[in-house]
Amino acid sequence: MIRLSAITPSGQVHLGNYLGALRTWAREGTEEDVYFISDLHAMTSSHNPQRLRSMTREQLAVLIASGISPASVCVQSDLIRELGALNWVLECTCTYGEAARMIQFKEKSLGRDSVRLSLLTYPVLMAADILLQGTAEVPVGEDQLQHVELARALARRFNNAYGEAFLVPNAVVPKVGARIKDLSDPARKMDKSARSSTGVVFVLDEPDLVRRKVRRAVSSTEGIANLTEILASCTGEEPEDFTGRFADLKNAVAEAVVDQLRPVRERTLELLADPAELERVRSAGADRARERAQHRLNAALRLSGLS
Ligand code: AQP
Repeated sequence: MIRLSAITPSGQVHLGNYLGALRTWAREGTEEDVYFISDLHAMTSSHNPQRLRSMTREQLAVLIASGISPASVCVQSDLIRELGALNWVLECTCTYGEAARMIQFKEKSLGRDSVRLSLLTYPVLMAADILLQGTAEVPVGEDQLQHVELARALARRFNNAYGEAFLVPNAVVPKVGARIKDLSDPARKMDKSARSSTGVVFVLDEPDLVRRKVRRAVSSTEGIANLTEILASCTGEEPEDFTGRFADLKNAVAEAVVDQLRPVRERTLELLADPAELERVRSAGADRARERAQHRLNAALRLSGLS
């Protein structure tokens, strides 16, 4: 059974991505699963090509350094030809109304004079990501459920109209995992593209920088709850009672985070210093994903009257 998840290279990987997603992918994922860097989705709003390339490479290294099976990791754009082809077939299966109803599109385009057309159509590309690989389960947060529903609707509609090409995927909402908040503004989640990085701990931050960021964390009730959650998530234990000992709590959190990230950071830096190895892993992952996609893509093209 194939499960598929992604991370968007819109910025550096942070502690929230690691504790909330990457660590679980490493612990629970199998070689069959697909964990990919969604660089095509990162282009749906204004982007810098050089930064996109370097963030994609960095995220690939972090995923592998996190212990996710290299066989299950790939970069979305390495399959751009296959995805582009299926995307067109699926756009011809989707209605404008369905795409325009997506809540994320409404939210992200709200109040903006101009948005990229791809912001409207990227849920169809997401459906192509899912269907091309024969995905059975897509673990998603509530905010992405509507997109998986669209993928299900398109798979069913295509199968009914032209013949069975796709497995209809299921969305699974994982048990509420760690939702890590910004250290300086705990009303917001920790975010790759936060305006200020003072409250965001990046996986590649040096240990002293991590300690400084944790020490500067706000001490509101939400701030303390967030630190306690981070501590519990890093140590896997119920945290001791730090009531009235805010400085001790911060020290414990800082050291737990540094310990948690140290091996990932070190392995990532080694991988980034070895471009040939990183390239080898990347191209093996792409070959594997492409191979798995080919017969499904061929069937979809043939059944819809192409090729
Ligand atoms: N703060 C968080 N706590 C726990 N999990 C988190 N994730 C993201 N932020 C937190 C999980 O990380 C995976 C990859 O995230 P994504 O690339 O899909 O982007 P996102 O959810 O939009 O995360 P960001 O970091 O906030 O990025 P931008 O700035 O691009 O919006 C997902 O499994 C996500 O749940």
